[in-house]
Amino acid sequence: MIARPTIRAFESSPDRGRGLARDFPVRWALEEVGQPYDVHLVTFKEMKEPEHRALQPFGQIPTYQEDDLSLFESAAIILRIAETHPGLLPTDDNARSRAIAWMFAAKATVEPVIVEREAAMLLERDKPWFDARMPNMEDRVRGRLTDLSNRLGQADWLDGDFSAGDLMMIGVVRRLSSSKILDDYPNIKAYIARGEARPAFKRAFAAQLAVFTAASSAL
Ligand code: GTB
Repeated sequence: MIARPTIRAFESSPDRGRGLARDFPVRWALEEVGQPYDVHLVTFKEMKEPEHRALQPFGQIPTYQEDDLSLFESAAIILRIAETHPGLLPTDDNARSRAIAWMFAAKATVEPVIVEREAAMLLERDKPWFDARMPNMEDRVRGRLTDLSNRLGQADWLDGDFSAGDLMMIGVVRRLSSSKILDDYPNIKAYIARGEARPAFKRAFAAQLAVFTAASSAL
């Protein structure tokens, strides 16, 4: 156990409590390893002020503070949590490196195509190029999902036991849960469901939902 960390998260998340903002996988990792933590909520305005930018240069959430260590980037934070507690990375050196490779794959290979499609749907729907661009973006998402699905096969997790690699990959692919794309990838749907059934996921989900509910009822 390390000094009780503090994370920063949205005071009122635009995801409306669906656990899609990037503080969520950090909360999930903390719950998986049984590390209690505090949450400092920030408004959009506060996120752009110098005090917050000193912790997160890009004016975003999440941040992580533990004693005199201050971190940003959700993947770096999850790696820190996984490296300082048992449970999220294998003890075998090679298996540990492979789990870290899956963390990178989630963020660098799978997440970008999903975020690109989401951003277009959110910001470009009324643009003249939207209808022409969308099939390409969908194809890129499907390409990654097909490869992920082929690798996962009928296994429970990507490489042996559940690891920080699975936590991050599930955190990324569940962003597609509200679209029909996942219907074509039943093993990925089942993989997400296995992640969401974990008690630590449920605790993290309830915690972020409580923040959103409190912010909504204060309006
Ligand atoms: N690479 C960074 C990390 O992984 O930590 C990215 C952090 C990031 O994108 N943070 C977002 C943020 O602070 C919140 S999570 N944005 C404010 C800004 O950039 O000004 C992204 C997010 C937002 C909303 C939804 N949603 O509504 O569903 C989902 C995800």
